[in-house]
Amino acid sequence: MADTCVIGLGYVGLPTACLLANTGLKVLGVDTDLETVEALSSGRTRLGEAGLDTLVSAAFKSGNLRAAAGPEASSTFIICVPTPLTADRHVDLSAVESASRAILPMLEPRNLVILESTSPVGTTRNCVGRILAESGMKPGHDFDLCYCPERVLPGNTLTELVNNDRIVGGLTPSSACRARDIYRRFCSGKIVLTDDLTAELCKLMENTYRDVNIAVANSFARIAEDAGIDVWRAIEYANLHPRVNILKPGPGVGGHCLPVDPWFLIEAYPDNTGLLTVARMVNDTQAARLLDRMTATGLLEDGQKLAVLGAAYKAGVDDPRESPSMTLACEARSRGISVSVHDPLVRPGEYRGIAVGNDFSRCIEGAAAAVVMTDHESYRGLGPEDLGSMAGRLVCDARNCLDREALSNAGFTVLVLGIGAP
Ligand code: SAJ
Repeated sequence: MADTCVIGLGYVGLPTACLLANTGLKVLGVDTDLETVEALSSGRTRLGEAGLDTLVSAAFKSGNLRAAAGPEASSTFIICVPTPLTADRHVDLSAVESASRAILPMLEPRNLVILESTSPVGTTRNCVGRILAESGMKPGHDFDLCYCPERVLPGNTLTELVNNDRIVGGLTPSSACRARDIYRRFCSGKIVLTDDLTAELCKLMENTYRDVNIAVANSFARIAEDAGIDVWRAIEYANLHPRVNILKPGPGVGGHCLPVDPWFLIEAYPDNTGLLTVARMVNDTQAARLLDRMTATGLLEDGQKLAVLGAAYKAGVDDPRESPSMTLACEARSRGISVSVHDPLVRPGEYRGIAVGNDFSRCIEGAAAAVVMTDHESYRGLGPEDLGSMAGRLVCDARNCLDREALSNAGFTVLVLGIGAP
């Protein structure tokens, strides 16, 4: 019997399982993907997070962490599975449901069950709670049930898991206290206790707040482009105001959280989420707008090659899921433009039907135009000497990270997101 079963060994579940195991608890990590379980059992991880490999091997070596395809009897169960959107933007809770069904035959009186997955308001009690109640035991009475969202920034997961403040939402105050004691074992941030519904709304508000604020920055960028102004400079000056903090405009919002989570609110509360829907639309159309600007120069036409620099959704990560780069690449291809996508960190392969490679020279060779979509370290400051083997001379910078002056002086036409022609 384990002390804790962590169900879902992704970028939150795996480090959480390891951190708990390294505090001395007997932890069983559970994942339905057998390759993940096998890889972990032989000490390998497939997540490119700093420090994770060392943490995983320490946890396995200590004998406190094991991995398996299904849960076993345990005093605590922590659910960390994905909650994606379907193609028509409805929440897909099937992984939460199957995790709950896997716990059901193991559930015993006085167990503690925690949901961490980002979920619509009410999921803890109406989905997890309802399934577990099939045991004949009452949630919050015979066993404890909580919602405790993760808040880590991909790329900095371990540091943030340990240092960030946490919200613990219990069906009852005593459920919340028990969950707090679990997180206290490794979390040095503040831990606030509330109910499950408030905690669920908090998580969705955090990510929606960021999405809407990025849409504000993107709207300002559009205005500046039309007005012939440099939005980057305007934002810098506006942010000198003590109560203003405008975020960065960019090619759209990627990752598996910010572009997804607002839809959980929009689906459930359509009458109160007009602003959120418009923000989503602004962020989702940034990539197509960049393409429009490039083709409007007449320097990029169908049949020609566009080099897309950066497939990851943000700098320093290897994750191309929900990336504006892939949206732009698909859109370009549908307009008859051939695309070649490069990324220094993403594993070479096909994403949304488009090949991504690590060979920079091959990507830009013969291209009529290049667009920088991700401000990876290796792209910052790229100048004419780096792009000389392009066939054309159009460069688009969606992150304001290139050596614009050097490129213009060398005869390139440079379009920067958020900067309009004077
Ligand atoms: N972006 C901009 N402008 C900005 C900031 C970000 O265009 O000023 C874009 C990025 O390029 C990227 C996207 O937004 O495409 C998201 O990047 P991010 O770094 O803001 O966030 P994520 O998706 O890597 O992680 C987020 C974080 N949420 C918040 O900052 C509110 C993280 O704390 C959450 O734990 C995580 O989502 C999650 O799992 O929910």
